[in-house]
Amino acid sequence: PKPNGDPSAMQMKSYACQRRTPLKHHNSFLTEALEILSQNAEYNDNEGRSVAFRRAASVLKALPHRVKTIEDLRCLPCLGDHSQRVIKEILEDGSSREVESTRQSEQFQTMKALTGIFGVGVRTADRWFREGLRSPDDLIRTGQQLNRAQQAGLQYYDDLQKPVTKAEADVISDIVEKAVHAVLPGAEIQLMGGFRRGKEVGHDVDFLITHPEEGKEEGLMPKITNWLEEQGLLLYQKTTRNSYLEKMDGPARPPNNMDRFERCFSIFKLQKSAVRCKSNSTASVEDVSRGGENERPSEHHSEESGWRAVRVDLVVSPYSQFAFATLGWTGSKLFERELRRWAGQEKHMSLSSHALYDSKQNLYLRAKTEEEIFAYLGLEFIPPSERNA
Ligand code: DGT
Ligand code: MG
Repeated sequence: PKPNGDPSAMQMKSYACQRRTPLKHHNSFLTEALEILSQNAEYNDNEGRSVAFRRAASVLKALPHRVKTIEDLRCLPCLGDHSQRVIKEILEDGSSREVESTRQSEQFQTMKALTGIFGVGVRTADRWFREGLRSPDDLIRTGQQLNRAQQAGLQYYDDLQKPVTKAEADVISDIVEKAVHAVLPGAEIQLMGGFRRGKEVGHDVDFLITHPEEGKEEGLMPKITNWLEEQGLLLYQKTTRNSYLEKMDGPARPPNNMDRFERCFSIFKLQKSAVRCKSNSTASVEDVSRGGENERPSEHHSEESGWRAVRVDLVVSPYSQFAFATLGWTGSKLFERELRRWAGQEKHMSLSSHALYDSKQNLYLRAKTEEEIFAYLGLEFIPPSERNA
């Protein structure tokens, strides 16, 4: 029974993974505000608060209409007092004082600028802020000690601030495919992250790579990066084990082949001519890898050169884990988080990008497709384009 007695009222489910969230929705004037507060809470190391605002925003993204009055919020889950106050103020006054003063604050702007540097997390940015640094230029000016990732982050700062377009992602897909097939024929490559959810731009391009013959994918990442490096296509790369798993995934012991699950954080050198060619017909990788030997060691300005820097993440997964990896790397981040929360709290299961563990039956549940995983979890299948929670 609906609390307002209106049988036609849509019932909003409380976990984001139970809902369809399209990319374009009707309430960005509210969700952008709530996401500022979420972001700010993250900058202040308050994860609980950050997630609360993000969940509130996400509920509004799933609404089939624009919120016009505070009554429209009745019966909606995940809207705490604070979020409701902010929404009410925006509905009545057009903006929220708290949101606007946060947006303008020196701390928020500095944290945004500094965490916007590839390789810089909240902790480091906060330390620099407290030391009086305010911008990427301040880091250079004061000669801060930087690791290799951060150096690359500064060097390509302007490029990496610019959104990556779908056309650029498609050209990079062709390059990655060519690289992977050169070193391992038969391997499969899938575009992940925001682009798989239908976004037209992104902050990076994410790929998942596997091979139908289990074990063939072992040792694949260094071969791919060597090939790319030989072609002069990489400006930066670092391959790591996936530490995300250990941090985020509760009690399930990952399968013992988890240490084969590698991730490469990289920065690609993308020829602009290749993107233009691609929009006309198809670019060959020869077009793509040529040129640009004379970049300067300091900051790169892509207006003056024929190429730009693009962040690319590569992940290699064993075939047996591919469905879990696919689900885990499609996002959105909140959708992923809610899937894991649903699994744990509602199903006594533990979901990761590697496996699904059933604590009641004490066993790992095998899956070949995302659909099977949703079914194990007792959830209606949500296609990638509606996981924009
Ligand atoms: P973007 O790139 O800003 O347009 O948006 P997304 O959604 O592509 O976000 P991104 O690239 O940070 O991450 C892609 C998805 O992969 C994200 O939705 C959740 C997942 N993901 C990110 N980092 C990790 C990780 O370290 N481990 C696992 N298992 N998944 C991750
Ligand atoms: Mg991405």
